[in-house]
Amino acid sequence: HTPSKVEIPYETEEEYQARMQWWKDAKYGMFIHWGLYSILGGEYNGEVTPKIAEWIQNTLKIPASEYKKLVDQFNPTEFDADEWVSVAKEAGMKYMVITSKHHDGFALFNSKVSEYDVMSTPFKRDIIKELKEACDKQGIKFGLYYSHAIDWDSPNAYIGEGQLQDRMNLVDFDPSTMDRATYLKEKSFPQLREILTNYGTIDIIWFDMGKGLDNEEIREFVKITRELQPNIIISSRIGDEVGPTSLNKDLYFDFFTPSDNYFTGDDLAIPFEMAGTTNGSWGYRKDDTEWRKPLFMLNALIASASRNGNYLLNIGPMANGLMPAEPVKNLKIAGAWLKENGASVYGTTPSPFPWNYDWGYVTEKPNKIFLNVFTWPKNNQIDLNGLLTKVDKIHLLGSTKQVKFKQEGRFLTIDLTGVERKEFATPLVVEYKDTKLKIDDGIS
Ligand code: H79
Repeated sequence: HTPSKVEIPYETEEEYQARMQWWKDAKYGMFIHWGLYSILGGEYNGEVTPKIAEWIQNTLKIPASEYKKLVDQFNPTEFDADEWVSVAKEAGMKYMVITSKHHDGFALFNSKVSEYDVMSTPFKRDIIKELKEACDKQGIKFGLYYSHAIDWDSPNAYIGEGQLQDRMNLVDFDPSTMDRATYLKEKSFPQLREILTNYGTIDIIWFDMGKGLDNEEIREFVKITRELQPNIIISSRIGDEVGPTSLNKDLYFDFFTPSDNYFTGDDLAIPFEMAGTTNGSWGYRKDDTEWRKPLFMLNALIASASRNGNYLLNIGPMANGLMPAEPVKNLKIAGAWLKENGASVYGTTPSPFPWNYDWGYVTEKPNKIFLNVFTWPKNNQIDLNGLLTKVDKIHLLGSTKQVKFKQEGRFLTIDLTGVERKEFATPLVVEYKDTKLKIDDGIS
């Protein structure tokens, strides 16, 4: 392949694995979309956007000069960083990723590079700084989303094929003068340096929508990122949304992000993260009443964990600084389940078994697997085929009471008659002496 002018620090497979360990153990994070669009809540001048609320400027073709006036209205007097972080904690989440700048171009942090930032609002408080401090205090890892390629406030920024007309409606400019390199040089690279310099350790950088950037530009983002935060974890959307087939030795990202709200069942060489919404939008929508239930959250989380994936679940706080009540309630209900049963999720790895049994999902730790039963089998029985490991005992997580089973040759039959069912999911622990479970490769 073509040699690159931008040198990225080299690391071994072991170094990569060590850097990723906390993230792989964590499984569950809180995504936060918050910005000027939160003031509109999906509605502008009486018109309701049919699409995701943080895209309202683009979808309703609000001129940048009009949209920018929202700066004068951004005053979330109820905002309390400790409170948000404690919601994440109570939900059982181990990390947080917040929009430091979304596609609209507005920075939630104190930026010297652009005046289009939180310090120009009546609020004048650095939200990123306050959240980082609260996360440190409460032991939650801290990541930043940064829209590095799209910026509706910068006439030079890339906007993607087919969106040129939208851009022309949004800002006054001549497309022939558009120059992405200038945007990158004047805003994106320097703001990236700001967020990776001014807040101590940043654990994750969540680049989004890097489609269209060329390889040298992507490598420049990686170079800046790795130089300033050597242990940071980088999302795959730094470039094209590359799937497993385009993975190569020259990895510039650390985990793969499938399409928004999509889980991936593919076999991946690197871990993935399912980024999803609690409703129909990332940014707050005042008309949205369809909130995901605790069962959905736990199902997505454990399905992901059983397939080498994390779950980054979004909440869109309101303009006053409070999170909408219903998703918070649902997150906490799921969190109560995790408090009791989290051993079957955190720190686990995928097992060699198929991930999509009709009763639920398998996760693994040394000397044991967890069978997370979401759908109780009608015949009260679970069959696992292909075991080459002798099972010692099976019990409910958190209980020493034995569950009956039979192991004959490679067939394990578990009898669930009379076994107590938990709300949402019942984790069974299958214990054995081998460190890693051995199975017949031929199983289906
Ligand atoms: O930050 C959230 C989204 O705003 C962002 N990624 C997540 C994490 C995102 N950026 N781009 N996209 C998602 C995909 C873009 C989809 C589009 Fe459309 C289809 C853009 C225009 C048509 C849907 C409809 C979004 C706006 C209108």
